[in-house]
Amino acid sequence: MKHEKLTLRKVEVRPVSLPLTRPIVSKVGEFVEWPLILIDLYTEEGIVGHSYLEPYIRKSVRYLMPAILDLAEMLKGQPVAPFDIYQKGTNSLHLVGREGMSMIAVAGLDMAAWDALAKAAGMPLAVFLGGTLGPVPAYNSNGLWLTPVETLAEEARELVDEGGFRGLKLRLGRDRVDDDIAAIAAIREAVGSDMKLMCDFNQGLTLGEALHRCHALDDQGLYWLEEPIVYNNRSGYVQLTRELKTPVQIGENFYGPRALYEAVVGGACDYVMPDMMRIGGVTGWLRSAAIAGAAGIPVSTHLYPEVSAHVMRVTETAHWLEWQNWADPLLTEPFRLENGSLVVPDRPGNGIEWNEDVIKHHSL
Ligand code: SMN
Ligand code: MG
Repeated sequence: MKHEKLTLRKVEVRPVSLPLTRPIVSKVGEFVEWPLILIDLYTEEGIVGHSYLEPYIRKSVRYLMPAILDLAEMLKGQPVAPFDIYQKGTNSLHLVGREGMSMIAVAGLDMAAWDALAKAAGMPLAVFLGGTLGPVPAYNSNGLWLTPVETLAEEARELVDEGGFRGLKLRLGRDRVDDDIAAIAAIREAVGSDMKLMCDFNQGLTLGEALHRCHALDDQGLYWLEEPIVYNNRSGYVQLTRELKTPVQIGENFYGPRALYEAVVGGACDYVMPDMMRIGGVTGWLRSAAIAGAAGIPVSTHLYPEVSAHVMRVTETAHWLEWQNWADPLLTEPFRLENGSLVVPDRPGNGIEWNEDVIKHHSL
């Protein structure tokens, strides 16, 4: 091996924001732009690890960047060892507590550290982790927001054609249940009954509303019902999971593996879909995937398709990758789709390399 050991030299963070082709209209908010924090982890040996974080809104960028840099300062001169970085980061008083922004900062550095290590070994991350290259089944999550029902059929057809997809995510939780049912019918009519329809409420309902709404939709053949209620209402999720025939999906708001563990052992869901930024990067993912695998719970991803694709290749109960290509313009080589699957590229690291011209144009 070329480098037995890498040492952290410095970390740089750059804020950018890209316009969204299809603006987000959801119960968590309406967004026309997508801010990202680009992270470059420099090593004494010359290898640079890349990652990005997606904090949803511009203002969060201002709070997160100093947290990442403070943590990096503490780790300067130390080995690029993600498990140690994760441990030191989550234990550090440089960050307050272990969830929220603290975990997000750790996750950003963790993903960049794993990229640097895999690059040093000359292997794609999936291979460095002990897996193989190959396709990862994906569904298209780029659209079907809470937009007028009349627009959904055409959009659904476009979304399928973006990559030969066999699954689409739509957002539910309109004021009237009949409008949710009309949205489902319009999409089914457009893309056929074999298409899997993943449905996301983005925590928009109270438990009472969710009981009513999800029971009303339980015979619609939906593939999963995602986050009907606020993410941390554990007992509410236990009740919904027990009562509904349609699988209940949660996980994008798990902060660290313990949150996944508690949801899984508590029976608060049928499926899980951790988010790289909140679960604690690759390290948090590996620990979580082991728990879900042992419990026999299918694991899907949330955002971050590039790094997520690598870890899905070593996830025992890998289920679906959420495909959103919102970071594509920033990459020199966006990941390819083939028959509805994302293809893990055969190049060292996580496959993220920056297109500096685009970054310059969209820097915040
Ligand atoms: C989501 C992701 C990003 C922005 C808004 C909503 C959603 C999902 O929760 O699961 O894709
Ligand atoms: Mg969601």
